[in-house]
Amino acid sequence: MSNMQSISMEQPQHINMILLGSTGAGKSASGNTIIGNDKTPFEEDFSSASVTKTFDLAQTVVHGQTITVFDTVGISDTSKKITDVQTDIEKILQSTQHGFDVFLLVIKLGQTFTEDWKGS
Ligand SMILES: Nc1nc2c(ncn2[C@@H]2O[C@H](COP(=O)(O)OP(=O)(O)OP(=O)(O)O)[C@@H](O)[C@H]2O)c(=O)[nH]1
Ligand SMILES: [Mg+2]
Repeated sequence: MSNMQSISMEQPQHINMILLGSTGAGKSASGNTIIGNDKTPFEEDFSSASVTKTFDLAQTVVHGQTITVFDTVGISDTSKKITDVQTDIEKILQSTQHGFDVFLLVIKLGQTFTEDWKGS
């Protein structure tokens, strides 16, 4: 058996992916692109308050692997305390038995890094 075959046999059948990033960074738009097939399960819009209020999830199947995409509330939502946002994200992380395989940090093109990114 070649190395390629043994790697592909070890691939999980199910991949959990979580999208993280600032409000309006494009998490939901990225999630819709990943789900593909002209589907747009995640609501996307530009707003200083999070469009995605807590979280949403959607699934797609690629080459026999089920990919579940979890879209989250923005980490710089102007209407929410950062500690509440952290709690929301922790709940999502603990909500699956399988855990998460992919953590995707979505950053808007041209966005500068500010003091916020150092955390408190
Ligand atoms: N032109 C362009 N617009 C984008 C892109 N990504 C996101 N947008 C637009 O930017 C706005 C915000 O995108 P969302 O995907 O709703 O952002 P979000 O990170 O989910 O925002 P919240 O749910 O509010 O945290 C929407 O109007 C999108 O259509 C991109 O790559 N190119
Ligand atoms: Mg969103």
